[in-house]
Amino acid sequence: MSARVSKYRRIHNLISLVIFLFVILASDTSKILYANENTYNIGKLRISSFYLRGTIQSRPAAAYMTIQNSGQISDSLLSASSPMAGMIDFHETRVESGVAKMRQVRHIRVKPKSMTVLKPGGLHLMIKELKIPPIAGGIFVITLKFEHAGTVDIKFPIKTFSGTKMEHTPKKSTDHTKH
Ligand SMILES: [Cu+2]
Repeated sequence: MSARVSKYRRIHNLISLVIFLFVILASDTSKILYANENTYNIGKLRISSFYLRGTIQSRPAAAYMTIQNSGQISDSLLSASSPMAGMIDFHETRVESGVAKMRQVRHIRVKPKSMTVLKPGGLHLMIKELKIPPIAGGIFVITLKFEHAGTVDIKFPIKTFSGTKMEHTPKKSTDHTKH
């Protein structure tokens, strides 16, 4: 009797697996935006290695990512915005006569069949007018708008800024004694 039950259960599990696989394979992932822990796919673009580097108090923060374009045409990141910041610019760090300088760029281009890497010392998103200081271990949501691929909300994990401790200390009443 119990052998019969387990046989039924096995068949049931097998059918469930087949249905599950069918659903996975049948869904057209090329058009659906989906995300897992490491990547976001939107149109012909794949975004990976994304993170936001925290900063000191209210100083601007920087965000980085890798954008891969598997399409036949060039795409461009036109704008970025976040409910957590007043403004997000595109910057490029360049070393000029031994000094690292940042300059603003209008768009971030991703050529066909290639990838654009935003990384420390190069291209980055400069996040200004932070409404909340980014706390390491948290999430920072940024909406990216691409010329062709469209719009995508990315949850950037927040990392610490090279050893700078960012502690969430509650406001003390002594803060109000000075005016
Ligand atoms: Cu910058």
